[in-house]
Amino acid sequence: MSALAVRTNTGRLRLAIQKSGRLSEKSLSLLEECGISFDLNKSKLNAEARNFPLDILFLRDDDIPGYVSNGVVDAGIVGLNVVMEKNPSLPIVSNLGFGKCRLSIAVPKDFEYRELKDLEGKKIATSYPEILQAFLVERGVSASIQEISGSVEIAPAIGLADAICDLVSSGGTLLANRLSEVERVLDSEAVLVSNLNSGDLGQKESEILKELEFRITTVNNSKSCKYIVLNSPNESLQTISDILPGIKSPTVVQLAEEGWSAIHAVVNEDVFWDVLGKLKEAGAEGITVMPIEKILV
Ligand code: PRT
Ligand code: ZN
Repeated sequence: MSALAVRTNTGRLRLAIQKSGRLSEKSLSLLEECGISFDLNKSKLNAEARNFPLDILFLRDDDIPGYVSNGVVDAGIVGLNVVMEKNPSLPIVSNLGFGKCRLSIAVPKDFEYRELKDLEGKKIATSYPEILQAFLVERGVSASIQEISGSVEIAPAIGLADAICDLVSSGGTLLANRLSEVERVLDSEAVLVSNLNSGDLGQKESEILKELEFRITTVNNSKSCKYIVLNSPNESLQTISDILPGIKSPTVVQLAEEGWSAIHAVVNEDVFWDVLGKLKEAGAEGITVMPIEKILV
């Protein structure tokens, strides 16, 4: 009997992740950062977490939405692009912040592209026919979709299509194939999905999923924040405190040197460089920035 054939309620959450590919390592690292440890067996078909009620199944990414949807597994980590193509109604539990890319339409450099209507009646090669079809229908453009499973970027050069719709991250592949990105169809990243609405998920599994979601949110929030310590003249404390968007309010500690205090705060990395300039202007000194292991909110 196949390891995937029967779904039994074991009081453990069954989570599918990509067996080998761009999301595999980061999916495993995320679980480890959540404090979940496991031994990878040689066949790498599955793994049991030692200190958390979780069983991991390693699958091809294309199969994950289907297995989650029909209840063979309780949850999965997969690209949003795959979910939207295979099973768009599957509930997204959380965005995971890695595997970021976009699904875009690109045309050869010599194609005089002004707007989507320019693709009317043209042939577009893609591995994402469902997403592309929905995008074209919504915008009232009728084009012929040529589904191909790989090397989509070479389709225009070999005369198979006039344009392509494919995943882009750095843009290097498009550049190397003399293609220009002209329409962004979908922004994607790895997501945690679960068939929450099916009723398949038992009470125990739902609780484990909630705990996993909580740990993932905690890990990701911590990653985007830095702990900052700086010295401030007492007369600038209010100005500097106003600049620092701390969790509640910054901690202020009196220094031994008369007229000076140390301020401790947590700052979101996105705004960090903006804030740094403003802090210096306001008279802050000895600014020290440290990574944060975990923030519990
Ligand atoms: O074997 P299996 O079916 O499981 O894996 P796969 O080969 O189908 O998928 P894989 O491992 O290539 O990608 C898994 C997921 O990673 C995708 O579904 C996306 O969610 C995500 N991802 C992020 C990407 C990229 N970035 C990406 N750049 N997937 C593919 N690419 C490819 C793209 O198709 C193109 O060929 O990289 C090329 C473009 O990259 P740039 O950097 O040159 O723009
Ligand atoms: Zn795949």
